[in-house]
Amino acid sequence: MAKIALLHGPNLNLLGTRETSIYGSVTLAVIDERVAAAAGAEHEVRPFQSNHEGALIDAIHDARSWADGIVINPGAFTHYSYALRDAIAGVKLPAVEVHLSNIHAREEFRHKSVIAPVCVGQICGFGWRSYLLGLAALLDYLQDRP
Ligand code: CA2
Repeated sequence: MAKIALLHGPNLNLLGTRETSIYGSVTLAVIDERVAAAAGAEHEVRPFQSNHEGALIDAIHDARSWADGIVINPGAFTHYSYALRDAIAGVKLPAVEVHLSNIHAREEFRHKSVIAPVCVGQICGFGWRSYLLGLAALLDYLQDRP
């Protein structure tokens, strides 16, 4: 049984309503449901979305007390939030960074992630399925750990 914090950054609450050609038409609530379904009864997934950097940092700190790992889509914070990066590094929980879009195929400023270096790995470009791939990768990683 693994406990996973599923964290979503700024503007992801708007998913499915606008910019559907980039991010798809699936809402965040449906993504949360699909991740929970993929985790099954064996694992626990606790989703949290915030548009505020500090709230996400608090959620990462809080995860230290209950979670085995983190799946996070940091949204635009991916590209510049050293505070979020320090929080992930600080709690020492394995984290997987996920993105709906392929950030490396988009504008130059999205190519750089300041979060990826403190994560186990990064998955991007598979739409809402990036979250399922991220969960599977994290669960496998946790299982393989001594
Ligand atoms: O591709 C991703 O998952 C991103 O993390 C999404 C972020 C973007 O800043 C990153 O570069 C890549 C933006 C999320 C905004 O989501 C919206 C959804 C619907 C309408 C408007 C924004």
